[in-house]
Amino acid sequence: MKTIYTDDHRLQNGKAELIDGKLLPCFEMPRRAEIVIARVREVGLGEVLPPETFGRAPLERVHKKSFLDFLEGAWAAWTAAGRDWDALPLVWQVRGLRADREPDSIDGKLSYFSFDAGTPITAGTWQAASAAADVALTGQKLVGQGERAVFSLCRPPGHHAARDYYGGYCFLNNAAIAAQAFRESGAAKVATLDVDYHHGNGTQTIFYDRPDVLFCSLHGHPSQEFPFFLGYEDETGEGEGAGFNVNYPLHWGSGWDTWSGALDDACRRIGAYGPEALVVSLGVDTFKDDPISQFTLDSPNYLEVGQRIAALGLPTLFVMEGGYAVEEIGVNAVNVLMGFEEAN
Ligand code: FKS
Ligand code: ZN
Repeated sequence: MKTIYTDDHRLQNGKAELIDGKLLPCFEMPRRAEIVIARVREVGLGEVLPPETFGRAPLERVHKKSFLDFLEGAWAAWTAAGRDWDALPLVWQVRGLRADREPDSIDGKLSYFSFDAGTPITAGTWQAASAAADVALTGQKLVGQGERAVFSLCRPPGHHAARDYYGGYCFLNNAAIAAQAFRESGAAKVATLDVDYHHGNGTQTIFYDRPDVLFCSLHGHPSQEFPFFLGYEDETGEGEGAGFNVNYPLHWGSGWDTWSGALDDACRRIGAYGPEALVVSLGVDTFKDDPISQFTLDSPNYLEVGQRIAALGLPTLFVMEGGYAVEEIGVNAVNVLMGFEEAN
């Protein structure tokens, strides 16, 4: 299996996130991708290729133009305001507050276009995030050209980013951008399978009213876990998209038996849908020693995850998402890919 990777991810290197009531060093750090690419090379998974550059057009198919303009210019506006630290938002437009006015000031815009205070914008954020989207798009192109599967080693991750907001360490929704690109290159139906520990609220909302992209997600129950306000079982899609959104919220402490049961059901749904391509949001923060998560999967389980995904027999793009047990993230993520290859 080929891997798409660029060092540009290092340009996203935030100082701190708000967690446990403190500003702590970012869990989402460059070392995560360094460990994964080292493991890809160590096991000889396959060729490692740099991304092509696709520009803004494929991003605009998924994200709102004003949001992309904001992301692209946020750091310049922040430094122009005299700030000398990461850019973080301060306040959010909750119930009853107005969503129809985009503020002019950078503080207002950061708040308007974000949904948490865990996602610092830095000098290199736009460059890193757009490179990650290119990593996803390059993988999509290769799968479209006939590769059975490709690993897009995206960083920063993407599945929490929606049409017009960022957060949860995500700026551009790499998986959604790739799924949309599959649609535009001729696939009539595309499935997305999100196995990250956290609900992929961004991917869900982007495709929520569409029947042409199925979204299935296994994740920490929103009554307990970030992002809290989406990911329940009764979210099944709306309008023409009714029936094409499938959530498996699982409670803290869930282990392989519970989790793999949900995976089997998701795979059954994907098989019944009959897509021409599959995009996997691959997070390995379901791991037992993950510092911010509460499931108990162990490293060998990830081999079996890959095997079960391979059994669908679909052209598959793996897109890297979360995983914060940094020393183990390489083994765990690449185990999924090796399990997939072995089952092939
Ligand atoms: C824990 C608070 C956690 C933010 C969690 C973000 C998770 C990001 C992710 C992604 F794949 F996007 F990277 N705050 N008590 O793992 O879903
Ligand atoms: Zn996650």
